[in-house]
Amino acid sequence: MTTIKHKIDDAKDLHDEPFGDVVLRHLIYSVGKDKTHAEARDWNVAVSLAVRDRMVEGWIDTTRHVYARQQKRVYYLSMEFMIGRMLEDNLTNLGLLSEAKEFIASQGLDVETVLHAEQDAALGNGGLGRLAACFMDSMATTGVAGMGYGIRYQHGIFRQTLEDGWQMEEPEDWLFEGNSWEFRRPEVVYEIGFGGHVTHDADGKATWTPAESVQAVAFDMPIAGWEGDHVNTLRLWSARQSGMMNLDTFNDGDFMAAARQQVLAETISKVLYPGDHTPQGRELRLKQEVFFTSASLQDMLRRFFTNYDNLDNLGDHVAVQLNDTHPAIAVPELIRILMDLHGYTFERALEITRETLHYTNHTLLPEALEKWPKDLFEHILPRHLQIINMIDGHFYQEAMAKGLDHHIIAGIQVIHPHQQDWVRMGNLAFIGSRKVNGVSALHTELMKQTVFHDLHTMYPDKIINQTNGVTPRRWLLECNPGLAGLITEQIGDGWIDDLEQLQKIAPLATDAAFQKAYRAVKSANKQRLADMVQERTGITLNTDAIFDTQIKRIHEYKRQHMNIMEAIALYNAIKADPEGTKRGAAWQPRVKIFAGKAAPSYFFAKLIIKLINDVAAVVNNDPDIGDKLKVVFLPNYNVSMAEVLIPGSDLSEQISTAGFEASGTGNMKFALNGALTIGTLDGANVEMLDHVGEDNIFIFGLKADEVAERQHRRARPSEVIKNSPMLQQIMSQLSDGTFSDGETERYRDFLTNVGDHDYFQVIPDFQAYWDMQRQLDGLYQNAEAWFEKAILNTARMGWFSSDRTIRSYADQIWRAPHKMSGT
Ligand code: 7GP
Repeated sequence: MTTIKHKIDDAKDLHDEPFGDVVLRHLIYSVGKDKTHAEARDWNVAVSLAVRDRMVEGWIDTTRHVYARQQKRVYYLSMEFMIGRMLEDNLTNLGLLSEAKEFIASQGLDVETVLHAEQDAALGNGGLGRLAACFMDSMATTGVAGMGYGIRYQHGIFRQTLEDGWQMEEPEDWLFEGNSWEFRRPEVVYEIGFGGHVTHDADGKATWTPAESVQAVAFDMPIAGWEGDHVNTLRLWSARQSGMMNLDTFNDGDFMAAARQQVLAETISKVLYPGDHTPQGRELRLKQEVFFTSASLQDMLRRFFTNYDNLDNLGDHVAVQLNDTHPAIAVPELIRILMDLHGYTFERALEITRETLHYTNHTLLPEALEKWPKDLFEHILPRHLQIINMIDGHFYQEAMAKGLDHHIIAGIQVIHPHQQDWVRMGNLAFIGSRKVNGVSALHTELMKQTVFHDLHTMYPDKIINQTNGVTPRRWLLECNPGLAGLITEQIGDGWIDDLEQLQKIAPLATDAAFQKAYRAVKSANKQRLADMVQERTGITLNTDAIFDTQIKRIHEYKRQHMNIMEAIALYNAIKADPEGTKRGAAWQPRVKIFAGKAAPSYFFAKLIIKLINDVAAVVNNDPDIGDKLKVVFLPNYNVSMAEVLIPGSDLSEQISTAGFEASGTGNMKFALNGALTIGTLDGANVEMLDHVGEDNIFIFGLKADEVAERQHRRARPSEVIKNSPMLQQIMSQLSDGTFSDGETERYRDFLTNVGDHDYFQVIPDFQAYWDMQRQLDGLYQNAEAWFEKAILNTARMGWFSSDRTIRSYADQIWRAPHKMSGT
């Protein structure tokens, strides 16, 4: 790899200074400590600042280039960025990792300790936020002039602890020790208004006078792509009081009143909402959305006007991607700016908006489609509500012209004309965007058939699929250096930014020497995982067991409860036949690993966590079971933990109720790292099956249409239970206190949920799931067959690189150049 040398005149000597010297200089002059007193965190900061220096060169260079070429810009608006740690990522992309490691070691320090003395930036809930982080990496790698916009939450996703097996939430405080990567931009400040009233002058021109306003201040983080030559920006907004604190009030002794305004303003960027797939019917959440969307639009237009003098062709130069409906207020906000501040007619403003904005949908769950009470909306955003009414009026005409029935039109307008209580953000985002995309082939198809059926009929060319992907830098090169090294030895390092090259290792799947090396890597990764489990839970794992892992937010549709029920069934089977003599084969040892957070208000998800821990307590302490089965729940799942769990797992659980997981991205990370998948035909599993081949992925269960059909006719699970002794035993154990210290009430809600209505089809899928698990037990005992499949998974997952996804967005949605588009 070559390190790029940039031509920043005033910084020309930077590369001539050895990296270690730069670190030492930062330790002394930036951190203010000498070597003898520096702690791991101080070293981490010094190393980070040294890498940051190097990144700044590429950053300034990229900015100059984009300006000079007037390259089309892409703005990715996302309420969430689930970044994780940044140091190793930046060292890797800048080609400085080995140099840094050597230097840290030369100072007599433990390399891991220093590199990991950084809190995860966890400004997100789950998949949606992590996708945004992968996209930032891939936009920089593929040379898209992309900028991320989000909120600089002071507190990211809560820290999860367990108390007696129940989830507890504690505030997280990632900024307490400072953030080495950010640049505060006090000169980049925008006013964001709320409330107030609107007046119209004689010509009909509107003037909105907000009742209150807060300021959005920019904080920038450089995002370097692979090899560090292209560096984009992630700009996060922090809220502060508009105008200074009122000193008169303060001097009069009313300290609290003076401070109150400040606190209220700052509350907007104080904390991430921890809901996942749930609507947040809270005023503050709406304000957060408006806050970051409006600041981002103001900022991009300010930049636009440094090159152009009117907004007529905005969509030729700028593409905005709305990450779910959270920034959907961009639709009326952009129209407002165009009309009220730049004098465009409504029709023209809508056209320009529809040339510029694009919307990604991440879930079909109806309860997760955002809607706001109209009264609240009117109270906070009176002008935006007027504009939404104009959009609805215009839309009505459009729909009538296309021959739609007015009942149907009512159902898809932003505000239903006869049930005026809600402002429906999904409809708003759809109507105001040029393209609307789903995140896997199946999900996109279901969008057309279900939630957006009527809108799709009206605009048949709007919906487009963009299957998700993951960045191979973080999710192979960094998290699995053993496997990355092995691959590079065989095929060179071209795969790092051209992941389809992994196909070149396919012929080695049956090569004895390669298999041996691949297995050795997996064993070492399993040991690293086992060490982490030991350290965090005190549970000792047998690394010969199948490491069977399910990590993701806890949700009924993801069916962690089906997995733990299978663990109970396995426990019962082992108890009944400890040596496996009756079944005629010894038991294949297995470790069931779970991690994930539940939304604080989602009782059933919290009950699932409790059940996992209750089952663990019984199973792990039963002498009849020993090493044959262990159940582990690792608290406080985050990106850094995933980086250990994914390379160290043999089996990946992707068992959502078919039709409910929009895509999944964990599924891709596991398969890339050579874990086999047990899963349903859901989300991107469907496309993984196409790529890895049906012999190399373990698909079971109902298909999406079968699920929909059962749900439609409210099929009950009782028949299935009646015919299954295995399920009956589990159900009676959950009611007789076997796993709840004799307490018979604890799982009553669970039993009603699963035993009575079973909306997520755990019961009808259970037998097929169990059978597939036993088939995998058998396969694992044939190491050659297992690892042939594992290697083929790695070899065939290249298409799931987020570089491919981003190029596809750039070509098909943004119409924006990238390194391979030849522009
Ligand atoms: C997730 C989807 O559940 C997951 O299937 C997908 O891979 C991921 O987005 C990225 O597209 N959705 C969320 O995380 C989420 O919060 C609600 O969706 C808006």
